[in-house]
Amino acid sequence: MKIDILSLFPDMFTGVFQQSILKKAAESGIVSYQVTDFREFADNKHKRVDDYPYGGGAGMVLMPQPLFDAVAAIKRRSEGNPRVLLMTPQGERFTQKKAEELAKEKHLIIICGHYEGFDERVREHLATDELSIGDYVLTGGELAAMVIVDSVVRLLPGVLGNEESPATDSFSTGLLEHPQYTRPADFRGMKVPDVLLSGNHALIERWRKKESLRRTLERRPDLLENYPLDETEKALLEEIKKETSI
Ligand code: 6GU
Repeated sequence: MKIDILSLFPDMFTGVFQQSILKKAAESGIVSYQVTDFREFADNKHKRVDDYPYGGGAGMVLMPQPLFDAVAAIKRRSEGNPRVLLMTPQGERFTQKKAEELAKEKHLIIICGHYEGFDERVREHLATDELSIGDYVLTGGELAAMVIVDSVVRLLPGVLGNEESPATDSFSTGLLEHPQYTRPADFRGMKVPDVLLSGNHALIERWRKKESLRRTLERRPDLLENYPLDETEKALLEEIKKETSI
């Protein structure tokens, strides 16, 4: 996958792409990142990228020209038809499902804005998707773009080892993950549940599924509303509800 990022603050990305799994993914050729300062594309002498809003009011608006020309330049060197993601708090809420959808693409262009926002023609005629990472306001789209890149790249085949398979992640399964423990079995009096030390794999699986359901019920009951419970899961959930009503 190729990922192009358009930002007025390209240096923000260097640390993130040069560490850990995002770095390894690039080194192994699974992904390549290119961050472009779209100010370079401004066709005015002073390299201005923003201007006052028509009709007046506070704040500045990003002009369409630098962004349209930057995206056109990237598309000219693209082999496919890249998705153009606009980072905006007004966008569709980014979810694991969206990450899975984007992970199928060959080429993504991610536009990060600043100031009061984008000229509406960027939204209407340049972006294919408008994305927000949650209901809070950031100073710019860069941090949101990093979140999206991280969640998409880790889904690309070969990026994670088998041990850390994304298939069992919270949200991929539709439930939150069960609690995890490692050695020691007794840490300063805080003990690992006996069942995990029992060696009985059927019992362990049952415990994990139950705790996964319990966590989801306690912390994210909204996720359970859309989760297709099988008969075993229904029975476990009944057990949990009986336990908690005592
Ligand atoms: Cl994508 N951009 C900004 N500026 N703020 C946000 C956001 C994006 N997602 C959540 N808050």
